[in-house]
Amino acid sequence: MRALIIGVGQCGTKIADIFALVDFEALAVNTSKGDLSYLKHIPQEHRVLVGESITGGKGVNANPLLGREAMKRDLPLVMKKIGSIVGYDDVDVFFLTFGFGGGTGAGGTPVLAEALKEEYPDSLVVAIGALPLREEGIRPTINAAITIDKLSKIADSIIAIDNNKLKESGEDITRAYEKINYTIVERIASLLALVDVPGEQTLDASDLKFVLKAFGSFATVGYAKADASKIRNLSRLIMKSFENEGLYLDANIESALYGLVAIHGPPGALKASEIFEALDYLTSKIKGKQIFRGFYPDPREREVEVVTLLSGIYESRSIEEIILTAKEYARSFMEAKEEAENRKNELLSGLPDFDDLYPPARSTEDPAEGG
Ligand SMILES: Nc1nc2c(ncn2[C@@H]2O[C@H](COP(=O)(O)OP(=O)(O)OP(=O)(O)O)[C@@H](O)[C@H]2O)c(=O)[nH]1
Ligand SMILES: [Mg+2]
Repeated sequence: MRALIIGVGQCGTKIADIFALVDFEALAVNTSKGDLSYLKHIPQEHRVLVGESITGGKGVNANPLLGREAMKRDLPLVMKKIGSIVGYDDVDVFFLTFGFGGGTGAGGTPVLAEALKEEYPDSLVVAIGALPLREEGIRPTINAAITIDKLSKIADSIIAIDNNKLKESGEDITRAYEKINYTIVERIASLLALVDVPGEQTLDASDLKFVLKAFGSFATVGYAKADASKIRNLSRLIMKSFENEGLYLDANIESALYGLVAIHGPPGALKASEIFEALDYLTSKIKGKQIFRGFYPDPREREVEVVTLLSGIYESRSIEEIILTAKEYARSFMEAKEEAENRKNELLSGLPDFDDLYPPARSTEDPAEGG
């Protein structure tokens, strides 16, 4: 299973940088030279500055039109760099990480996603994007809504992380961002690490690709961990991995089409009856009724770890709130604009032209007349 992580914009490159820390192949793309230079783990030659001719390397200040233009102009550069990293081996999944609310990530990611789909038709393109905080105001919400719409027509799945969920922890925002970024990487990395591990009841790349190839719908990754000696019923721990607070997205999991559950821990703790109890319950609960599972008994392990991926999700309160707010704003903005336009036209109508009020000017171009 080969995954290539591509971060776009500041949020996206920060997340990609953590993936690089845990040894994933990662690329950083940004319009801001400064933000690219702050990365710690992605090698210099895997950092690409785009749109320098329009932004001077200073970012696009949350303007997704500029972000899109920047990516379009330097797309050949970005694709060439990706080609050099990919080489002759196939990539199973391109994970694109970004913030939905800014300009570079929101504007540029759909452009890149489309180019990847065209160039690598057998690889999946999965977007991993952070949804803006309500407090950030209307612009990030609009950027997010329009980008969701675009990506839903291009990407195979959209793993959305709701930043609003973090605030509930009461930490300051920088710490909270850092925490969520690490959490995202931890979950995706645990999942990818378990795919392709040899064994009988394990998951392989084709299972993961099947689950993620979900028509541009939403996906979310849950997680639960506990000391094996303290687990009274494993079924409860598995269910916990699906609970809302674990997923950073307000979603109706019953609307999911597919699920994938990976359970890793000491052999004695992985009781089949308890695992199947949870998986049966889950299968009956989700709409698509398809759950893939992998068991990873590991004698060296003392903890039981459960990673769950749910995909094909079409109902999410986090997403709905953003779309409805953006639509409502766009409607009232257009109304206000039309009203202002009408008022302006009304006010200005009935004005004469200069010719009605001034005597015709003598032409200065005809020297004969002046003479
Ligand atoms: N989870 C998470 N979200 C972040 C982080 N940094 C920014 N965001 C969110 O991402 C959005 C801003 O995106 P950025 O990545 O800063 O913007 P950008 O893509 O670099 O675009 P410009 O700065 O406009 O050029 C906001 O809605 C933030 O809430 C981060 O480290 N983690
Ligand atoms: Mg930026």
